[in-house]
Amino acid sequence: MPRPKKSPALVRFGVSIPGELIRAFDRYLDEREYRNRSEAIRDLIRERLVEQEWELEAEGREVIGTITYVYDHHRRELVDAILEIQHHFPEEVVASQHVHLDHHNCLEVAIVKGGAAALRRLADKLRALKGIKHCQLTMTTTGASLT
Ligand code: NI
Repeated sequence: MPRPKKSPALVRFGVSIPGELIRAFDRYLDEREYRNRSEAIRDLIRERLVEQEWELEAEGREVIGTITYVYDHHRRELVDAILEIQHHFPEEVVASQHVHLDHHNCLEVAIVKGGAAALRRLADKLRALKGIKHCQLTMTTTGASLT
């Protein structure tokens, strides 16, 4: 994506969003009494950037965490792809738990342990799979540095 050399104070850009997603987003705006979408999007971007700073802070440290993801189990190739990715991280994936949410959706929680960078790579690979509806990595320390 081309970037201007010097960013103007305010930038407008167009975004394509599935109807269902924007309707859910508008309900989110109503509940939080946002006056417009721009304000809410700015907040979400800031929130994510702060989270990313925390993640970078943890980089290189041994951390433990969970990766939670929801996906459509009718996509057989997706199930294979998830397993394939997990097998590339045998040291990191300690255990995983599978829950059949409803006729279409499965929820999985993987308990993961290792370097923060490796865990992020693993979560990023899962998130990037088509058909994964939601993927959230939560990291905490093992407490080793506190003893
Ligand atoms: Ni299932």
